[in-house]
Amino acid sequence: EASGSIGEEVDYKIIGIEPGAGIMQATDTALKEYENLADWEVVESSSAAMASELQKAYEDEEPIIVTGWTPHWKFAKFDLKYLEDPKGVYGEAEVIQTLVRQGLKDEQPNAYTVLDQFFWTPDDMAQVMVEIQDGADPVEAASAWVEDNSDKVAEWTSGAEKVDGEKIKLAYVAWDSEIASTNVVAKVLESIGYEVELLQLDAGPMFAAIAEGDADGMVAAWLPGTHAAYMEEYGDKVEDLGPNLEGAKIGLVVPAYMDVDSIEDLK
Ligand code: PBE
Repeated sequence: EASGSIGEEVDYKIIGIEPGAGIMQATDTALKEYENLADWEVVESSSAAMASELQKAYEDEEPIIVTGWTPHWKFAKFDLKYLEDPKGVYGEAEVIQTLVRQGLKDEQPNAYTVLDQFFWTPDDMAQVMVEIQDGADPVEAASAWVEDNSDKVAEWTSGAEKVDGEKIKLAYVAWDSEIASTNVVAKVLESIGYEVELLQLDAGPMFAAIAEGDADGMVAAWLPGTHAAYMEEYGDKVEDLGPNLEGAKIGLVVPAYMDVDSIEDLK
């Protein structure tokens, strides 16, 4: 067991995800704002690689610090905690919003209706995420959830008429939360007759695709903080359909067995 500081134990590294994610921008800010993090670095990685490093460390009860967010299956699988953020770099509670391209309402009113009415809870999303993490194919997991939750699905499709194979394109990033939500929305659109194409992109290109009309919609805008910079750039070229989930959060996350509670105490 190492007896050094937490910094020494983790080699002054925070395990990050894809560059372009809002949480990576926030973590760059944290390294500047917290003097005790001046000599730390955030390691670029991917959401999947971050989660598997976390799992490995957790199984060995080793120290690790990751960029983390809720909803995410990791909180169902491991006993974790957010580090307190007294400077408020990671913001308060977030919502996830649905954005569509301008013109969708007139051209694809039924898809628009579904996207506008799509709203679920962190718990709903977690069910799909945990299934996928346990090995289910995302399409299958989404399909099972849609079958088991016909009451919610009926609310989302209320007022939408069936269509005959019209095409619709949804953009998303391969974050576990968005793999779950995007596949569920795709299933629901398919259930009223759409032919849905999923377009996997990085965060910036996802916003650009909606702004430029290269994709019809997305359910992956974390606001007001995480994707503030992207909204500043693209917000007036998209139509914002409001929250599809409330109670999201981002921050630095560690296993509960680590003896640290605040970002300020990382030394
Ligand atoms: N996330 C998951 C994203 C938004 C969804 C928190 C990794 C981000 O940081 O941009």
